Amino acid sequence: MSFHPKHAFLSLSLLILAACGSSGGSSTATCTGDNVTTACTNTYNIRFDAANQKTGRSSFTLTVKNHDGNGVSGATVTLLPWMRMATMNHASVVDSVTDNGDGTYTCVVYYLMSSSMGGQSMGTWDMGVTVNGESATFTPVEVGMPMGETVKVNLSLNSDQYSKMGTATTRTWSLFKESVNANGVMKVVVTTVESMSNFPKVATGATLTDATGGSWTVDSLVVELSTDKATWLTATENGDGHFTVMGLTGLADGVASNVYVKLTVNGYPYTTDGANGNGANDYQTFVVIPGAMGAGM
Ligand SMILES: [Cu+2]
Repeated sequence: MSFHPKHAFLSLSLLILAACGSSGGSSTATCTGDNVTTACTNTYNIRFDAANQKTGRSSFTLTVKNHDGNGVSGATVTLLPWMRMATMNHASVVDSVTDNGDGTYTCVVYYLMSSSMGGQSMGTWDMGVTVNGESATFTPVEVGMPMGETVKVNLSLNSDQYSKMGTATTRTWSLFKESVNANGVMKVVVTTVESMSNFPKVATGATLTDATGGSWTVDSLVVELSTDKATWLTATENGDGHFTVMGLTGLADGVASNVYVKLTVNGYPYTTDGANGNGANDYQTFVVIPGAMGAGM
């Protein structure tokens, strides 16, 4: 893969050095970075506080200072979670970056997979960060597995394909749990894949690219949830791939429950196996524990 944050960092740094020469900015300032929790760019000192990253929804804080130690608010901050695996590299889903106004930024991402499974390493996660166009990469980022809950389910339809490194491949749509509570409110985020470096959230009206490079529009996107597979509640779309259902029954704090989910795109039910919906394959199952640690806000 040619698209790697380290490459962007190196080339951008060289450009900036070339543009500024040796007299640029803050010659007396110090910045030391280990590229694990701290990193230096030409202008910024960035701290990455990322305890408890897990598959699914995870948040962390970036602290951005100038080399003179003053916090930098109002910066344009972008993220590129990046997993390096034995046979391929891939990005993940970025949800939000919130400027707290004091030089800290609260970031929410959804990791597609954990760093290891059953003691076996699956690869190494990096977190690429740009601040006002200056890049840093934090690595490794340990991404754990959530215990006892399902944080992501996949649905697909074999007629909906994309070009995976040149090969027509059925597109996986991943629905992530954002939050759930015992009052019957559950939020999910709908995401899909456009390429190994692009896992977008999907809202109604989004444009996606098919396996031949043609574009098509998501004219309708329906998410339905149920706790009994009899009553299906249609989620309210909140924009940017976020959906909310209220009124789920039978959920209790600390108790594992099944929440079933259906996804219908442009009128077609998406399924567990990509085949046409047949009543048995057209929903997925989240195991949720309302109120559980790490369940999100
Ligand atoms: Cu991976």
